[in-house]
Amino acid sequence: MTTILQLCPIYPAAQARLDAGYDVIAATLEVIDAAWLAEHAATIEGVVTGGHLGVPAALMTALPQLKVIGINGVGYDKVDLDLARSRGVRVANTPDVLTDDVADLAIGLTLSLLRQLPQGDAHVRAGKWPAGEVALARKLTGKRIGIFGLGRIGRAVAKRFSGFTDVIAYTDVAPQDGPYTYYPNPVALAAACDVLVVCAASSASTRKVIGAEVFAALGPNGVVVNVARGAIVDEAALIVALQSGGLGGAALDVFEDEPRVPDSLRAMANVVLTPHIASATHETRQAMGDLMLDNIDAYFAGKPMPTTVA
Ligand code: 8YV
Repeated sequence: MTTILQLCPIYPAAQARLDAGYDVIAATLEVIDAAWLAEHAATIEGVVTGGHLGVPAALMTALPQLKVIGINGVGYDKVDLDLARSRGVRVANTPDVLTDDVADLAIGLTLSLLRQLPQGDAHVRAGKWPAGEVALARKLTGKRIGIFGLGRIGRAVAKRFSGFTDVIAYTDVAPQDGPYTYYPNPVALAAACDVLVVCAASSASTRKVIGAEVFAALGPNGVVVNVARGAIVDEAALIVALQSGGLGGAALDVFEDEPRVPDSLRAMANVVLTPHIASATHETRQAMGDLMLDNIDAYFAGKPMPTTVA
């Protein structure tokens, strides 16, 4: 049987399918050292990984028989596609099946932040309601929405926000056909919106582009929502802007150094924090697992792979 290295959990139904079809070696990146590689590297022909983990370049080059990488996620920023191509390694991701969930979470985070849902929940649970009401929150309907990255997920986010507002703008590499207003860069976009939603893919060109200038343009009543990748936002500058009151708030599902989240962010009242759960529903994780395995199975059956990026 073909040997697959599995770097992260996948949905139980997909796990059963993976286990039935392959010899699976499960390992975390932390345990893979020289001794581990000496024992296992020679047999591994495929890697199953998450979008947040990818496959480090050093690991890819340490697997001489590697032929295919199945990412259980849409993001491929943690896989060096040029290196994969140069080694003849095919790489597949799971686009489309998670778009709705990520867009839904963007709405949920925005509502949680503006309407202070976590604070309301904590107030009731702590038995504080009889003693007094919670502070007034902020309205979402009518706010100006800016979307950084109008790809599949950005468009799904825009569609959902169109139920709340008529003012939706975006920044992307070029203007696109459609009803939304284009701004050529994130600072111009931030100056024209109240809620900036980060939806772009992470790459060298988007690294830390949502930084101090963007936060200043958003201002004390503006907020940032990130459902893309932590690397796109300058987290240190974000903390400074939030602490100084220069930026009104942030709702974040992703962070620079996951799963570590800075203490200063965790201590702030004007942030909502979730642990990278944008695609984490039963329905979507099942669909992602199925699609990821459809790609791996297709590769080893010599058939066209459904969703490749390299
Ligand atoms: C998950 C993601 O972190 O799709 C992505 O790129 O980051 C997420 O869906 C992950 O890939 C789940 O394994």
